[in-house]
Formats: sequence, structure tokens, C-alpha cells
Amino acid sequence: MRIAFVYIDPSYRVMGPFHVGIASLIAYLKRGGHECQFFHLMGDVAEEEYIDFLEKNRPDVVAFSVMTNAFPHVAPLALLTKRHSDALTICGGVHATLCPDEVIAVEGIDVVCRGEGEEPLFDLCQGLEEGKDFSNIPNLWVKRGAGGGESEKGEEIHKNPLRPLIADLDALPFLDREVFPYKDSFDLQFMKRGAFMASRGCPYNCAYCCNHAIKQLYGGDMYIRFRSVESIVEEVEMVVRNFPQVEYNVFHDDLLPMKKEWFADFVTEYRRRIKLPFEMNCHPNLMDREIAQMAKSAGCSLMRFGLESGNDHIRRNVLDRHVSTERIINAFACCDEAGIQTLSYDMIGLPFETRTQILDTIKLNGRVRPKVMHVSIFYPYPGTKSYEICKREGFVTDKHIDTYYEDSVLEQKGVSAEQVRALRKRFEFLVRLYSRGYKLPGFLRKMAEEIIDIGILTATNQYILRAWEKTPQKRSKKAKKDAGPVYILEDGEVRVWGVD
Ligand code: B12
Ligand code: SF4
Repeated sequence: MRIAFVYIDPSYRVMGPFHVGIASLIAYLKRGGHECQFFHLMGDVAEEEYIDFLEKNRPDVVAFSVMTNAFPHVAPLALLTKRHSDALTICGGVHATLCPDEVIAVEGIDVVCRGEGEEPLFDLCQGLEEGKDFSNIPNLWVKRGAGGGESEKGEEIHKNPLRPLIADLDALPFLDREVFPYKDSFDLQFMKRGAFMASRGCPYNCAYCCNHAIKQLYGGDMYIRFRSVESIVEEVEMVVRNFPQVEYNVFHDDLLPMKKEWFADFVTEYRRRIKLPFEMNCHPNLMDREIAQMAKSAGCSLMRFGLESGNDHIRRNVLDRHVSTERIINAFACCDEAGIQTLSYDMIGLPFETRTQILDTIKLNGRVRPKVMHVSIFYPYPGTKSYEICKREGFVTDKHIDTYYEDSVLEQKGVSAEQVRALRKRFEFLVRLYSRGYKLPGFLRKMAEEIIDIGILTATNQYILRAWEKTPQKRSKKAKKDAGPVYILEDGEVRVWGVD
């Protein structure tokens, strides 16, 4: 079978990032003897180019992978696929997993895959090759006409249950980096890094993240799985060998030190065999001096933490993140002490948030002073608890955004979209401002904080902002046309930052 993977990536223009899920699916199918093709659709959908791809490659199956923000682009592509080829279409990924009804309703989509896709997609390809009815493959929702079942109705849907999660991740082949051309990716070309994943799953249940929803779908058992240290380090060795441009590695795992013993073995082996720095994600609750020292000893150069909100109430009651402010401060301090740079993931425009609470996030960053701040505007992903809350409260508008750097899709009393945009734009500057104030002694510190508070709250007053937004602005030379997660090179540093 010839399977064409279509990765819709509207937020990148020239070089798209590597995608662990798609690379894993390709590797699995290739190992099973199937031929895979890859189409990376960046920026605006270029119909001609897509039709050309279909006509040249003549795939038997077109496989779309979608996150929520890319989903609106699927329908036109599915229709084009049906018009210009005989391929069966299947759609998978986190949005298909959590919103299968919406995805299967798309005209031109024959099959939806929920959850991990390696085995179901392989079974589908085998079924097609052998001319068998594939309507009863676990994890797949199949439109009856497409699956070869006896019904003539065409639109009736087989909703098959989920199979268990893959227990042994070592049984999967290493990620494909050929059909999915790693050499042309944003990761290698721009960041000069190797991208990896050693585990699947996360023990936490933050309300805005997909993990709690997927965990619930699978019933929670065996949700967290790790590859063996040997397997992941071998893959890193191979990638470093094959792509000499790699200057450091990044582990995309939700939280790499989830299992302390595994992490201890990992750092020992990594230090011994890989002589390159690496970046990883950690939860403030999992960080202590020992973890920081272990990470440092193996060459960890950047530790990324979800700080998300600097306001205790929002963090606990809105985000379901049960971590105290002290713990967050301590986590950053452990890394500072070990000589590891830090990154904070921050969200603003959260449900029920006020400007004062956004200032708490800015201030906490001012206290912990991460090297990099990754600031996004809250987006309610369907299927999550946060989405349900926003829906219930009537906050969700029908605004479409391609990335969560652009704008707020919520309409709520506490803070407006204009205010969120304005605060996001100046987030880093304000962090620096507060941070300077915190260096002052005693009562001056408190006074400086209060003066900055008043200044920001006045400047982001709704009336002032509206008037400002209506005034024609001169574009700064540095501002780029594209919206999206642009990595700006400034003073020789790579900084994760969106554009105006
Ligand atoms: C690493 C990561 C990134 C990396 C790399 C991208 C990647 N996917 O590899 C980077 C930093 C680039 C990134 C960017 C973004 N990310 Co991200 N990312 C993740 C993260 C932490 C891990 C993804 C991963 O590798 N999972 C492991 C693999 C094995 O799972 P998988 O990708 O889901 O794929 C499996 C199944 O879904 C299925 N499957 C997937 N596609 C298909 C297709 C077919 C045909 C089939 C049959 C099956 C199938 O099979 C795969 C193998 O089992 C997840 C959180 C998470 N834990 O999943 C967030 C996550 C996927 N990201 C998210 C978001 C929002 C984004 C951005 C849109 C943010 C933005 N800029 O606005 C961008 C999108 C950029 C883009 N190019 O697509 C959200 C998506 C939520 C949603 N409902 O859409 C997630 C779920 C985090 C969250 N908030 O909960 N991300
Ligand atoms: S800790 Fe991170 S990955 Fe885990 S549930 Fe929370 S947001 Fe998701």
C-alpha cells in the first residue's frame, strides 16, 4: 500500500517542525512493508501543489494528522483528495481522538483514528491490501460505505472500541527521519537540534491539557510508559551520527523525570555516550536539588517548566495545577543553583482571569527570571475540562486562530481580547521592569511594584487600548508579517517569541 501522510501546519511558513507522532506512524508502516509518502503543508493551502502531489504519487491512503487549530483546513483537502484521487482518507491525531464525531462528519473523510495510531493504521493498510472488510478494526471509526461492509447507506458509522495502549514502547521502530525529511525540518535547519521522545503519558491532570481527557478515554491504566534507556540513547546516538549539524537535543516528553530511577539511569548513559547538551520538560513538583544536579551532570542546558499562571487561585481552581508558588520558585532556584538555564511556559487570558491576575504571572516571572519565556494566549481545546467550563460560561466565540500566540478566542468579563493581546506583546518587557523593582531594598521594592501595577492597569484600560488600536501604527522594522511561533534571533540568542 502507498500511504501519503499530510501534515497541516498553518503556523509555519518555510520550515515546519518535526512531528513525533507522524514519524512514528511512518516508521511502523515502513517496517510492515508499506510505502510511505509525506506532504508538509505549511502556511496557506496551495491547492495546485496538493493536487500535483496526489497525481504524481497516486496514494492508496491519504492520512491526515490534525491538532485542533489545523482542523478547519482538513475539509477542503479531504474533498480535493476525493476529487483528484481514488485514495481512502483517514484522519488521526489529538483532535480526532477527542472530537471524533466532528471529524467523521467531514465530507471526504472515510475513517477516523482515535488514540495511538500505529497498530490500527497498519491493520487498515493490511485489510485494504488483502481486500478484507476493515470496518471492525479497534480504534477506527469507519463510514460504512468506505469500510466495505454490507450496508449501502454510506454514511452509517462503525464506531469501534479502543485497543489497549502500546505497553512496550521499545517494540516500536525508531522515528522515521527520511520520508519525514528531518534534514529539511525547522528542528535541524534552524534549531540545529535532534528531537526525541522517550515516554508517553503524564501523571497530572491539568484542565487545559489533552492528557486527562485521553487518560479518561483509555481508563487510566498503563497510561505512562517509558522506552528503555538503552533504546532512547541508541536512537540519539544514531541521529547525532546521521545528522552532524545537530548541536543539542530536545526531549519532547511531557515530563522526562517522571520516574526518578529511570531518569538516574538515563542521565548516566546519556553522559557516557552523548557528548551534547540537551533540553527537557519538568514539572515544578518534580524538581529538587538532586534532579537538577543529575540533569546538569548529563549536560542539561535548558529546563522547561510550566509556570502557566502566577496566581494561586487560578492555578489551582481554574487550571487544576496543584503546585504552590513556593514550589515554583524553588524549582527555578534549584536549576539556577545547578547552573541550568530555565524556560517558563506561561498562559494569559485564562478563563475568569483579570488583568491583576495576569500581572501575578508577569511578577512571578520577574521573581524567577527564566532565560526564555514562552507566552501563549489561552485556547480552550475541545475535549478538555477547560473547554467545558468555557462553553458552560458562554466564553467561547467562533473566532478562528491558527496558533495560540495570535489572539484570545474567549469573550469574558475579567479581561478583554485587546487587553490580553496588549499584555502578551509587552510581557517580557514588563517582566524585566518588575524584576528591576525587586532588586530594590525593603519598602522601595513594594512601592516600585505598586507604581508599576498602577501604570500597567492604566495603560491597559479598555478605552485607552481601543483608541490606541484605532490609531494607525508604524510597523517596527523587526516585526514580521507572519503570525505564529516565530523564533527570533536577537543579539545572537534564539528566543521563543511570537510576533506582533
Ligand atoms: C512535542 C509537542 C509539540 C512539538 C512538536 C510537534 C509534535 N507533535 O511532535 C512542537 C513544539 C512543534 C509543538 C507545537 C504545537 N503544539 Co504541541 N505538543 C507536543 C506534545 C508535548 C507531544 C506530542 C507528541 O509527540 N506526542 C507523542 C505522539 C506519539 O503522539 P501524537 O502526536 O498524538 O500521535 C499519535 C496519535 O495521536 C495518532 N496520530 C497522530 N496523527 C495521526 C494521523 C493518522 C492518520 C493516524 C491514523 C493516527 C494519528 O498516532 C500517533 C502515534 O501513536 C503534545 C502533548 C502530548 N502529550 O501529546 C503537545 C500538543 C500536541 N500540542 C498542542 C498544540 C496546541 C500545539 C500548537 C498548535 C501550539 C501553537 N503553536 O499554537 C503547535 C502546533 C505546531 C504544529 N506544527 O503542528 C496541543 C494540541 C491540542 C489540540 N487539541 O490540538 C497538545 C496536545 C498539548 C495540549 N495543549 O494538550 N508541539
Ligand atoms: S503537567 Fe503538563 S503535560 Fe502533564 S497534564 Fe499538566 S500540562 Fe499536561
